[in-house]
Amino acid sequence: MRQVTVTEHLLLHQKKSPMATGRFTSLLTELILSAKLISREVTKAGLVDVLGFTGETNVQGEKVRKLDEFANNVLIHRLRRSGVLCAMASEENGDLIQVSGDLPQGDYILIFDPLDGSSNIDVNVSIGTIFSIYRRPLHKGPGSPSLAEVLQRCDKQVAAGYFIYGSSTMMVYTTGNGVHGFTLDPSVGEFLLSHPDMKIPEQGRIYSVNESYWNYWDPATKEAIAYFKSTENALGKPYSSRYIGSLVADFHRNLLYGGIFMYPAKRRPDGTYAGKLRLTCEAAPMAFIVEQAGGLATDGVNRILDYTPTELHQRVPFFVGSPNDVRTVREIMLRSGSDTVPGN
Ligand code: FDP
Repeated sequence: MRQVTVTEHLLLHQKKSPMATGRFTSLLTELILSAKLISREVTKAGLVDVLGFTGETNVQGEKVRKLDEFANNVLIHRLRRSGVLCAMASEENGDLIQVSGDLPQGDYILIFDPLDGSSNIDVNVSIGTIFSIYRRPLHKGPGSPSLAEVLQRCDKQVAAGYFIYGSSTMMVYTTGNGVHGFTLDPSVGEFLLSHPDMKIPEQGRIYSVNESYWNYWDPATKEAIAYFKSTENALGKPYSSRYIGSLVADFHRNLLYGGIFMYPAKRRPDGTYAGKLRLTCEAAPMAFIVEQAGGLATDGVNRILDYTPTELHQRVPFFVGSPNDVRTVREIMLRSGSDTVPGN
């Protein structure tokens, strides 16, 4: 069988995808090279002194591990010089990362989570890099884009994807024409098409949630989770429970096997509810991918791609996966009047 690389695949599909210009190909090429460098570092993490904490705390108040920092630096360093971006935002940086000064600028905006699932880094469990790409809105004048130009409605994404560093390294991405998966062949150093036109099963068999938060959920959320464990659900028997604790890995498994990943809002000490996952660098890109694969993504009720972020590190409740399962959660949330969902 003829092997197709990501770049060949992009070029072959350029005609179908108006935004897949040569500049966009350069952007993906830089992302791919960065991911290969991160993948190499992840696989030798047990061998060299890259494990453990750096001693720093990031903008989310979490301790920064050395591999997170490495991944973040690689992406910023390579992409900043790509000549096709005007701004970047990383989960690890509080503010926008401007591409200014003497570096060439383009009109793409890249938002990324350099190493998602960081609590799994030291224990050899799959982790990933998530990316989301927008175009700078037209006629906004010269210079670096403002935060308002970056915080676009999530359905304005022109591409999104992730790299998963697992038993093999894979890239899964969409430009709005289906979802395609490529596996890194280490012997040639190329991502080769292995999963063309991925589709998530209509009906899932797996539910993924950190159930230890049960006491922090509101009654509607508890009812939704109980549905998946009951014998009176769409399957007539309990779903299987699988939770890795790495969004990319949990999402990827459910995309292939069918299922729902949930990170509901938790009650905070002040009595209000909030999600954990970040809208711009986690929920929005996964929502774009899953919809392109025939699935759904909501905050329990509202479509994630209808959100317009109000801040860079905004968090949302997140329900993503097989359409039947996400729809069922929505019905339960609406019927039971969940007060964890914004605007519900
Ligand atoms: P992590 O904190 O290990 O980086 O958003 C980050 C994330 O992992 C997701 O990858 C994962 O799905 C989730 O948080 C896990 O959170 P819990 O430990 O609260 O379940």
